[in-house]
Amino acid sequence: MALKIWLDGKLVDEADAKISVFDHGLLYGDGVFEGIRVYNREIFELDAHIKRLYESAKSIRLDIPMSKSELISATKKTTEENGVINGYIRLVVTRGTGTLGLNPFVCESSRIIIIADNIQLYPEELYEKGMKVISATTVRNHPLAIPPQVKSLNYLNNILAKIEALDNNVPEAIMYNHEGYVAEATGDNVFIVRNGVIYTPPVEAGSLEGITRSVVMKLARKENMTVVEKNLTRVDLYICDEFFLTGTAAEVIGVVEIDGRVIGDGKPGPITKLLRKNFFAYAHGKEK
Ligand code: PXG
Repeated sequence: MALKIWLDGKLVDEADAKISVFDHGLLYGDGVFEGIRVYNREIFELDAHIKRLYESAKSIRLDIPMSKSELISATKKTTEENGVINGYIRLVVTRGTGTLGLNPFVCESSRIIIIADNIQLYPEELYEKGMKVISATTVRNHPLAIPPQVKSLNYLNNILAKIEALDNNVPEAIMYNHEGYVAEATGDNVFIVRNGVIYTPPVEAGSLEGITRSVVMKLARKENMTVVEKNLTRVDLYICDEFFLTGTAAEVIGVVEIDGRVIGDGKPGPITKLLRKNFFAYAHGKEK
């Protein structure tokens, strides 16, 4: 069924959802976005996603010509109009239509796009068996370049790492920062478990402040587990007992091999499985 897309203040048919070739989002990757899940018609952590979107926009001096509550209403309306029960929302704000030139201030008005659709999930088998990953040679963006904290439309850094993963026949790559510490995966945050303690890189290591990451940290602490934000090296990943990734698309997924080193007994570990189960319950409103 054709979708209704929110574009420039109203819902239009998918076939009519067209933007100018002079949009700076296209020409320069000049814009920000969010990917949000819908579970049982409920938009998951919508307030947190909206907050991050406005913060990303502020940091690149992009004005969002709508209040947060107006954007929340538009997101809900788009989701409902498309009858999305379990799915995925892509919220995009571009700098808008400009000219052939970097100057963002010639763009008339920023452009808001909301797409509510089904989601492409990893196969269930990958969750049961766990995934293999590699270390990317592509270094995560330096914080003085485009800071990884900003969820910008410029994903080339991550795409180059994703290509490395796919060239090696694995679905994900781990990215390291310019100092050699673990930053994140191409679209997910990294967690490991060692001697019963959960570790994740701090945001300043070059990761996005993932919303799934925050929820999982909260759920782990509810189970009386210790969660430590700490710089991790490649060796920390090689010798850990458990390894998992978190993100809007993947939720919680176990990693069982990195660069040919098997993690634990080669299957997703007990803490990974418990947190995946608790995340599912939380997302489906069975646990608050
Ligand atoms: N790091 C990066 C670079 C991301 O892009 C995450 C971590 C996890 O953050 P959240 O807030 O989602 O827990 C992301 C999120 C996609 C897709 O279509 C990617 C993301 C989210 C949704 C969909 O590949 N990335």
